[in-house]
Amino acid sequence: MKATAIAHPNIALVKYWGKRDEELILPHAGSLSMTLEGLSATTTVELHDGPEDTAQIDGRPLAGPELARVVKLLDAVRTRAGLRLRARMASQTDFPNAAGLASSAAGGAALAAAASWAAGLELPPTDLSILARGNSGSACRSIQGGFCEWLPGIAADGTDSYAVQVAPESHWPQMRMVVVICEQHKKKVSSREAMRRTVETSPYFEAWARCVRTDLKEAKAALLARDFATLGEATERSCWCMHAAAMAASPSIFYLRPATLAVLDRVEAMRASGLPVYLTIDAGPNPVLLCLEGDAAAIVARVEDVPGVLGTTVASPGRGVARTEHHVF
Ligand code: 2P0
Repeated sequence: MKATAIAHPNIALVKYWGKRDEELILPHAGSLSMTLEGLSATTTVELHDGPEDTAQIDGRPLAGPELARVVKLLDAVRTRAGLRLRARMASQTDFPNAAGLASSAAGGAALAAAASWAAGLELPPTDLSILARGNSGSACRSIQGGFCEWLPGIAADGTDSYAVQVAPESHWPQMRMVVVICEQHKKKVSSREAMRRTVETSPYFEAWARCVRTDLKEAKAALLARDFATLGEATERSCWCMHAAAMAASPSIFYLRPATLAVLDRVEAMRASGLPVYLTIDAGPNPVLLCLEGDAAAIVARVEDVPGVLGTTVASPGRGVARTEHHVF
Protein backbone atom coordinates (compact mmCIF):
# COMPACT_ATOMS: atom_id res chain seq x y z
CA MET A 1 0.00 0.00 0.00
CA LYS A 2 2.70 2.40 -1.10
CA ALA A 3 2.77 4.39 -4.30
CA THR A 4 4.76 7.26 -5.74
CA ALA A 5 3.67 9.81 -8.31
CA ILE A 6 5.60 12.44 -10.20
CA ALA A 7 3.77 15.55 -11.39
CA HIS A 8 4.78 18.81 -13.00
CA PRO A 9 3.69 22.35 -12.20
CA ASN A 10 1.55 24.27 -14.62
CA ILE A 11 1.49 27.95 -15.45
CA ALA A 12 -1.80 29.55 -16.39
CA LEU A 13 -2.07 31.37 -19.70
CA VAL A 14 -5.55 32.47 -18.65
CA LYS A 15 -5.54 32.81 -14.88
CA TYR A 16 -7.70 31.35 -12.13
CA TRP A 17 -8.34 34.03 -9.50
CA GLY A 18 -11.28 33.77 -7.10
CA LYS A 19 -13.45 31.01 -5.69
CA ARG A 20 -17.21 30.64 -5.67
CA ASP A 21 -16.84 27.93 -2.97
CA GLU A 22 -13.90 28.10 -0.55
CA GLU A 23 -14.38 24.67 0.98
CA LEU A 24 -14.69 22.69 -2.26
CA ILE A 25 -12.31 25.04 -4.14
CA LEU A 26 -14.66 25.91 -6.98
CA PRO A 27 -13.61 28.81 -9.21
CA HIS A 28 -15.71 31.68 -10.49
CA ALA A 29 -14.36 31.20 -14.01
CA GLY A 30 -12.40 28.81 -16.21
CA SER A 31 -8.64 28.91 -16.78
CA LEU A 32 -6.10 27.57 -19.27
CA SER A 33 -2.58 26.36 -18.55
CA MET A 34 0.53 24.68 -19.84
CA THR A 35 2.09 21.86 -17.83
CA LEU A 36 5.87 22.32 -17.50
CA GLU A 37 8.39 19.60 -18.24
CA GLY A 38 11.63 19.66 -16.27
CA LEU A 39 10.26 20.86 -12.94
CA SER A 40 8.60 18.28 -10.74
CA ALA A 41 7.15 17.17 -7.43
CA THR A 42 7.57 13.54 -6.45
CA THR A 43 5.25 12.28 -3.74
CA THR A 44 5.13 8.96 -1.94
CA VAL A 45 2.14 7.84 0.10
CA GLU A 46 2.16 4.73 2.25
CA LEU A 47 -0.91 3.54 4.11
CA HIS A 48 -0.41 1.89 7.51
CA ASP A 49 -2.34 1.00 10.65
CA GLY A 50 -0.55 3.55 12.86
CA PRO A 51 -2.39 6.23 14.85
CA GLU A 52 -2.12 9.32 12.61
CA ASP A 53 -1.38 10.87 9.24
CA THR A 54 2.04 12.44 8.82
CA ALA A 55 3.31 14.52 5.95
CA GLN A 56 6.48 16.32 4.94
CA ILE A 57 7.60 18.43 2.01
CA ASP A 58 11.31 18.59 1.20
CA GLY A 59 12.06 17.14 4.63
CA ARG A 60 9.93 19.70 6.53
CA PRO A 61 7.16 18.10 8.61
CA LEU A 62 3.74 19.66 8.04
CA ALA A 63 1.48 20.77 10.88
CA GLY A 64 -1.62 22.92 11.38
CA PRO A 65 -3.45 24.13 8.26
CA GLU A 66 -0.82 22.69 5.89
CA LEU A 67 -1.26 19.19 7.34
CA ALA A 68 -5.04 19.66 7.38
CA ARG A 69 -5.00 20.24 3.60
CA VAL A 70 -3.23 16.91 3.08
CA VAL A 71 -5.52 15.09 5.50
CA LYS A 72 -8.56 16.49 3.67
CA LEU A 73 -7.38 14.84 0.44
CA LEU A 74 -6.45 11.61 2.23
CA ASP A 75 -9.94 11.53 3.79
CA ALA A 76 -11.53 11.86 0.35
CA VAL A 77 -9.44 8.93 -0.89
CA ARG A 78 -10.19 6.83 2.22
CA THR A 79 -13.93 7.42 1.83
CA ARG A 80 -13.76 6.41 -1.80
CA ALA A 81 -11.68 3.29 -1.15
CA GLY A 82 -13.57 2.29 2.03
CA LEU A 83 -10.35 2.30 4.04
CA ARG A 84 -9.56 3.57 7.53
CA LEU A 85 -5.78 3.30 7.39
CA ARG A 86 -3.57 6.29 8.18
CA ALA A 87 -0.94 7.57 5.77
CA ARG A 88 2.68 8.61 5.69
CA MET A 89 3.30 11.15 2.95
CA ALA A 90 6.55 12.70 1.80
CA SER A 91 7.08 14.97 -1.15
CA GLN A 92 10.18 16.31 -2.84
CA THR A 93 10.20 19.25 -5.20
CA ASP A 94 13.00 20.49 -7.43
CA PHE A 95 11.93 24.13 -7.70
CA PRO A 96 11.39 27.02 -5.25
CA ASN A 97 8.29 26.62 -3.13
CA ALA A 98 5.70 29.33 -2.57
CA ALA A 99 7.40 31.88 -4.81
CA GLY A 100 4.67 32.09 -7.39
CA LEU A 101 5.92 29.02 -9.20
CA ALA A 102 2.77 26.99 -8.69
CA SER A 103 4.50 24.46 -6.44
CA SER A 104 1.09 23.67 -4.98
CA ALA A 105 -0.12 22.55 -8.42
CA ALA A 106 2.52 19.87 -8.88
CA GLY A 107 2.29 18.88 -5.21
CA GLY A 108 -1.49 18.57 -5.20
CA ALA A 109 -1.55 16.53 -8.41
CA ALA A 110 1.20 14.18 -7.20
CA LEU A 111 -0.53 13.76 -3.83
CA ALA A 112 -3.92 12.96 -5.39
CA ALA A 113 -2.39 10.32 -7.66
CA ALA A 114 -0.05 8.77 -5.06
CA ALA A 115 -2.78 8.58 -2.39
CA SER A 116 -5.35 7.02 -4.70
CA TRP A 117 -2.84 4.51 -6.11
CA ALA A 118 -1.67 3.58 -2.59
CA ALA A 119 -5.32 2.91 -1.73
CA GLY A 120 -5.67 0.64 -4.75
CA LEU A 121 -7.92 3.03 -6.70
CA GLU A 122 -7.47 3.41 -10.45
CA LEU A 123 -9.35 6.63 -11.11
CA PRO A 124 -9.88 8.26 -14.50
CA PRO A 125 -8.16 11.66 -15.06
CA THR A 126 -11.40 13.54 -14.38
CA ASP A 127 -11.74 12.03 -10.90
CA LEU A 128 -8.05 12.55 -10.14
CA SER A 129 -8.44 16.17 -11.25
CA ILE A 130 -11.37 16.65 -8.84
CA LEU A 131 -9.35 15.10 -6.00
CA ALA A 132 -6.35 17.32 -6.75
CA ARG A 133 -8.62 20.38 -6.95
CA GLY A 134 -9.68 19.78 -3.35
CA ASN A 135 -6.06 20.21 -2.27
CA SER A 136 -5.23 23.22 -4.42
CA GLY A 137 -7.27 24.66 -7.27
CA SER A 138 -4.51 24.88 -9.86
CA ALA A 139 -3.47 21.27 -9.08
CA CYS A 140 -6.44 20.00 -11.07
CA ARG A 141 -4.68 21.27 -14.22
CA SER A 142 -1.50 19.21 -13.55
CA ILE A 143 -3.12 15.77 -13.81
CA GLN A 144 -2.82 15.82 -17.57
CA GLY A 145 0.03 17.03 -19.75
CA GLY A 146 0.24 19.61 -22.50
CA PHE A 147 -2.42 22.31 -22.34
CA CYS A 148 -5.37 21.99 -19.96
CA GLU A 149 -8.56 23.90 -19.31
CA TRP A 150 -10.19 23.91 -15.90
CA LEU A 151 -13.93 23.84 -16.47
CA PRO A 152 -15.44 25.90 -13.64
CA GLY A 153 -18.67 23.88 -13.53
CA ILE A 154 -21.98 25.02 -12.15
CA ALA A 155 -22.88 22.19 -9.76
CA ALA A 156 -22.82 23.06 -6.06
CA ASP A 157 -21.02 19.81 -5.20
CA GLY A 158 -18.13 20.43 -7.62
CA THR A 159 -18.61 17.22 -9.63
CA ASP A 160 -18.42 19.18 -12.90
CA SER A 161 -15.41 21.30 -11.94
CA TYR A 162 -12.24 19.63 -13.27
CA ALA A 163 -9.55 20.09 -15.90
CA VAL A 164 -9.59 18.58 -19.36
CA GLN A 165 -6.74 18.38 -21.84
CA VAL A 166 -7.27 20.88 -24.67
CA ALA A 167 -4.16 19.70 -26.54
CA PRO A 168 -1.40 17.21 -25.69
CA GLU A 169 2.27 18.22 -25.38
CA SER A 170 2.83 16.96 -28.96
CA HIS A 171 0.43 19.65 -30.27
CA TRP A 172 3.02 22.41 -29.87
CA PRO A 173 6.36 20.94 -28.75
CA GLN A 174 8.18 24.16 -29.73
CA MET A 175 6.35 26.18 -27.06
CA ARG A 176 8.62 27.31 -24.21
CA MET A 177 8.13 29.01 -20.88
CA VAL A 178 11.18 30.73 -19.41
CA VAL A 179 10.72 30.95 -15.66
CA VAL A 180 12.71 33.94 -14.40
CA ILE A 181 13.56 33.63 -10.72
CA CYS A 182 13.69 36.98 -8.97
CA GLU A 183 13.02 35.82 -5.45
CA GLN A 184 12.92 32.50 -3.66
CA HIS A 185 11.28 33.56 -0.40
CA LYS A 186 7.81 32.51 0.62
CA LYS A 187 5.38 35.16 -0.60
CA LYS A 188 3.85 37.59 1.89
CA VAL A 189 0.20 36.95 1.00
CA SER A 190 -0.77 33.39 0.01
CA SER A 191 -2.75 33.12 -3.19
CA ARG A 192 -5.60 31.61 -1.19
CA GLU A 193 -5.86 34.69 1.02
CA ALA A 194 -5.21 37.03 -1.90
CA MET A 195 -8.03 35.52 -3.96
CA ARG A 196 -10.45 35.76 -1.05
CA ARG A 197 -9.54 39.39 -0.47
CA THR A 198 -9.92 40.17 -4.19
CA VAL A 199 -13.38 38.56 -4.37
CA GLU A 200 -14.54 40.33 -1.20
CA THR A 201 -13.06 43.79 -1.63
CA SER A 202 -11.82 44.53 -5.14
CA PRO A 203 -14.12 46.79 -7.17
CA TYR A 204 -12.52 45.23 -10.25
CA PHE A 205 -13.37 41.62 -9.44
CA GLU A 206 -16.50 41.56 -11.60
CA ALA A 207 -14.65 43.14 -14.50
CA TRP A 208 -11.95 40.50 -14.07
CA ALA A 209 -14.47 37.65 -14.20
CA ARG A 210 -15.93 39.13 -17.41
CA CYS A 211 -12.49 39.41 -19.04
CA VAL A 212 -11.71 35.76 -18.34
CA ARG A 213 -14.50 34.58 -20.62
CA THR A 214 -13.23 36.51 -23.65
CA ASP A 215 -9.56 35.80 -22.95
CA LEU A 216 -10.24 32.09 -22.50
CA LYS A 217 -12.12 31.82 -25.78
CA GLU A 218 -9.44 33.72 -27.67
CA ALA A 219 -6.49 31.95 -26.03
CA LYS A 220 -7.97 28.52 -26.65
CA ALA A 221 -8.64 29.23 -30.32
CA ALA A 222 -5.11 30.65 -30.73
CA LEU A 223 -3.61 27.64 -28.99
CA LEU A 224 -5.44 25.21 -31.25
CA ALA A 225 -4.46 27.24 -34.34
CA ARG A 226 -0.84 27.60 -33.10
CA ASP A 227 -1.20 31.38 -33.44
CA PHE A 228 1.59 32.45 -31.10
CA ALA A 229 1.06 36.23 -31.15
CA THR A 230 -2.67 36.02 -30.38
CA LEU A 231 -2.03 33.51 -27.59
CA GLY A 232 0.71 35.74 -26.16
CA GLU A 233 -1.51 38.82 -26.22
CA ALA A 234 -4.39 37.00 -24.47
CA THR A 235 -1.91 35.63 -21.90
CA GLU A 236 -0.58 39.09 -21.04
CA ARG A 237 -4.08 40.55 -20.86
CA SER A 238 -5.19 37.85 -18.43
CA CYS A 239 -2.11 38.41 -16.26
CA TRP A 240 -2.59 42.17 -16.01
CA CYS A 241 -6.34 41.89 -15.38
CA MET A 242 -5.65 39.48 -12.52
CA HIS A 243 -2.95 41.67 -10.98
CA ALA A 244 -5.05 44.82 -11.44
CA ALA A 245 -7.97 43.19 -9.63
CA ALA A 246 -5.62 42.08 -6.83
CA MET A 247 -3.94 45.49 -6.56
CA ALA A 248 -7.35 47.13 -6.17
CA ALA A 249 -8.24 44.88 -3.23
CA SER A 250 -8.21 46.33 0.25
CA PRO A 251 -5.57 46.06 1.67
CA SER A 252 -3.89 45.98 -1.73
CA ILE A 253 -2.09 42.87 -2.96
CA PHE A 254 1.04 43.70 -4.91
CA TYR A 255 3.30 40.83 -5.97
CA LEU A 256 5.59 42.66 -8.38
CA ARG A 257 9.15 43.51 -7.29
CA PRO A 258 11.64 45.90 -8.89
CA ALA A 259 13.27 42.96 -10.70
CA THR A 260 9.87 41.88 -12.05
CA LEU A 261 9.36 45.32 -13.57
CA ALA A 262 12.90 45.37 -14.97
CA VAL A 263 12.17 42.07 -16.73
CA LEU A 264 8.93 43.53 -18.05
CA ASP A 265 10.93 46.45 -19.54
CA ARG A 266 13.28 43.97 -21.16
CA VAL A 267 10.38 41.97 -22.62
CA GLU A 268 8.95 45.13 -24.19
CA ALA A 269 12.35 46.00 -25.64
CA MET A 270 12.77 42.49 -27.05
CA ARG A 271 9.35 42.63 -28.63
CA ALA A 272 10.05 46.06 -30.11
CA SER A 273 13.19 44.56 -31.67
CA GLY A 274 11.11 41.85 -33.33
CA LEU A 275 11.57 38.99 -30.87
CA PRO A 276 8.19 37.32 -30.20
CA VAL A 277 8.02 37.03 -26.39
CA TYR A 278 5.17 37.55 -23.93
CA LEU A 279 5.01 37.63 -20.17
CA THR A 280 2.82 36.26 -17.43
CA ILE A 281 3.17 36.52 -13.65
CA ASP A 282 1.52 34.36 -11.00
CA ALA A 283 0.95 35.22 -7.35
CA GLY A 284 4.57 36.12 -6.80
CA PRO A 285 7.43 38.16 -8.22
CA ASN A 286 8.76 35.68 -10.81
CA PRO A 287 7.88 36.46 -14.43
CA VAL A 288 7.33 33.60 -16.84
CA LEU A 289 8.14 34.36 -20.47
CA LEU A 290 6.25 32.69 -23.28
CA CYS A 291 8.30 32.07 -26.40
CA LEU A 292 9.15 29.53 -29.08
CA GLU A 293 12.05 27.08 -28.95
CA GLY A 294 14.26 28.89 -31.46
CA ASP A 295 14.13 32.17 -29.49
CA ALA A 296 14.56 30.77 -25.96
CA ALA A 297 18.38 31.02 -25.78
CA ALA A 298 18.40 34.64 -27.01
CA ILE A 299 15.65 35.56 -24.52
CA VAL A 300 17.50 33.92 -21.60
CA ALA A 301 20.65 35.84 -22.55
CA ARG A 302 18.68 39.12 -22.58
CA VAL A 303 17.11 38.64 -19.11
CA GLU A 304 19.95 36.97 -17.20
CA ASP A 305 21.82 40.22 -16.60
CA VAL A 306 18.75 42.15 -15.40
CA PRO A 307 19.55 43.36 -11.84
CA GLY A 308 17.79 41.15 -9.29
CA VAL A 309 17.40 38.15 -11.59
CA LEU A 310 18.76 35.08 -9.82
CA GLY A 311 18.38 32.56 -12.61
CA THR A 312 16.17 31.11 -15.33
CA THR A 313 14.65 27.74 -16.17
CA VAL A 314 13.38 26.90 -19.62
CA ALA A 315 10.47 24.47 -19.75
CA SER A 316 8.69 22.80 -22.66
CA PRO A 317 5.14 21.41 -22.56
CA GLY A 318 5.19 18.69 -19.91
CA ARG A 319 3.59 15.35 -19.26
CA GLY A 320 0.74 14.54 -16.95
CA VAL A 321 1.08 12.78 -13.61
CA ALA A 322 2.82 9.39 -13.77
CA ARG A 323 3.68 6.50 -11.53
CA THR A 324 7.31 5.98 -10.57
CA GLU A 325 9.22 3.43 -8.49
CA HIS A 326 11.65 6.13 -7.28
CA HIS A 327 10.04 6.39 -3.85
CA VAL A 328 10.79 9.38 -1.61
CA PHE A 329 11.10 6.94 1.34
C1 2P0 B 1 -3.39 30.14 -11.65
N1 2P0 B 1 -2.76 30.99 -9.41
O1 2P0 B 1 -4.31 30.11 -12.50
C2 2P0 B 1 -3.45 31.27 -10.64
C3 2P0 B 1 -2.82 32.50 -11.16
C4 2P0 B 1 -1.82 32.00 -9.07
C5 2P0 B 1 -2.01 33.08 -10.04
O2 2P0 B 1 -3.86 29.10 -9.05
O3 2P0 B 1 -6.34 28.39 -3.00
O4 2P0 B 1 -2.46 27.48 -5.18
O5 2P0 B 1 -5.11 26.29 -3.48
O6 2P0 B 1 -6.93 27.05 -5.00
O7 2P0 B 1 -4.20 27.05 -6.95
C6 2P0 B 1 -2.44 29.74 -7.32
O8 2P0 B 1 -3.42 29.39 -6.45
O9 2P0 B 1 -4.80 28.34 -4.87
C7 2P0 B 1 -3.06 29.93 -8.64
P1 2P0 B 1 -5.86 27.47 -4.05
P2 2P0 B 1 -3.69 27.92 -5.88
O10 2P0 B 1 -2.43 29.35 -11.70
